[in-house]
Amino acid sequence: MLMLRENLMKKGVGDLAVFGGLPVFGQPLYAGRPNIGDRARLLERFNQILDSRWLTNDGPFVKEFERRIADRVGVKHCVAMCNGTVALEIAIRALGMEGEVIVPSFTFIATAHALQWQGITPVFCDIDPRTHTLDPVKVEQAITPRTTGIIGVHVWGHTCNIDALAEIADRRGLKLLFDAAHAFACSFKGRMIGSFGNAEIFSFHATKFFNTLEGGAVVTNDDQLAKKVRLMRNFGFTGYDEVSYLGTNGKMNEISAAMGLTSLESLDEFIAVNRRHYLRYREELRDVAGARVLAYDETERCNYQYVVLELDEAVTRVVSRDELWRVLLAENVTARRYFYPGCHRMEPYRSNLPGLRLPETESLAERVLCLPTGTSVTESDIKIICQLLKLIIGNGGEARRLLDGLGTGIASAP
Ligand code: T4K
Repeated sequence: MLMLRENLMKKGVGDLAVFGGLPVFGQPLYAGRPNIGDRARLLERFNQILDSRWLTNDGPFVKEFERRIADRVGVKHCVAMCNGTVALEIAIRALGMEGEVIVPSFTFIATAHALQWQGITPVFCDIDPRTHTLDPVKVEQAITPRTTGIIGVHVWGHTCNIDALAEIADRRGLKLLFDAAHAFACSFKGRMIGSFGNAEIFSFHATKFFNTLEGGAVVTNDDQLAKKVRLMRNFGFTGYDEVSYLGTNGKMNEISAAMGLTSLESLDEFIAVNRRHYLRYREELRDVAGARVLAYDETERCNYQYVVLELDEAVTRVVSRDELWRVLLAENVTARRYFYPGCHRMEPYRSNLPGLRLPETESLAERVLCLPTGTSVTESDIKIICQLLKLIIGNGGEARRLLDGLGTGIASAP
């Protein structure tokens, strides 16, 4: 339970914890705190699993979970996986991607690593700053004779320009995979994410609004691809002692599937809470010049799981995003700088591609902060977080002077 120390409401910038005041929250308030469904139902399912002694290897809970996900998404096949990264690796391999594959750099490192891990070169492409997703014009420019595919990432659950990417992939004979790690329960033009491109992958990691502890899935309408993915997930076994493919171990276990089935029963409630929180942040920060909460498209289905604060230069030239982040951390607000600094500025890519510049990605990675949301956060927590933001941003000049007084180190990692 988070304890707000009410007597510590900040009256001025000088009261902030980073300058020696007491933190406004007694315990950390996390971006990425898991949502948990009906505990009694979950424990009932755990007991069923323990009683049956069927713990993994395509057990009944995994089968039911796959059916329910496929139904919800409106796709023929769902193959549940141990996590989203392995789902990506298997989908990439099953699609026969090789040589070069075009990906955004503004994504979690797993998207790039899933390629590099298999000896495929991720070709980092810049994004459209309005959507934070791949810019189709730049994708086209990045195609070479070695290109075999494109991986679009529906960042924050904001869908890629799917039509444009599909058109390019079709015309240029490329495979198209979507990393939909953030986009479970979202739609594009009214159709649920999960059935676009050759395949899509989900992550059901604990930090996702819908989780299976660890987990993920490959979803597709392609029968042959689904069959291949299923075999690859289980070492390539086609019979008791028959292996027909190179495979790995990507299986989801029964406990994760039980968590998933239970989470699914609360899915609409999780989304409703996320939406309420998102709207509250937007309302509270509506009049703050130079800071905006990235808008979701209300004509589509959204999961609202990331509340993304985007700062513009009017703010960052006075108090940088990293300074703001440190100020929040000191108050026990663990906002996250996703996806700083961009994959191309992390190893091994930074060393492999020393001259690569992606201006939109680099600029965005310096300007966004993901704020705490989900069922463990209350409306009053959000009000306080917004008061902090308004205090710092609204008194940028004074904050700047005090920050300068602290000397160097404020913007470095905690
Ligand atoms: N593609 C994309 C676009 C992705 O974003 C991801 C994963 C993937 C692919 C790969 O999917 P997986 O293989 O992960 O299924 C987190 C997640 O670990 C990662 O799943 C996620 N994206 C990424 C965006 O965020 P970190 O390094 O930020 O995790 P961590 O441990 O710092 O946790 C974040 C916050 O959540 C912490 O402040 C504390 C809180 N937390 C975390 C856990 C695990 C809790 O309160 N409870 C918990 O159990 O990567």
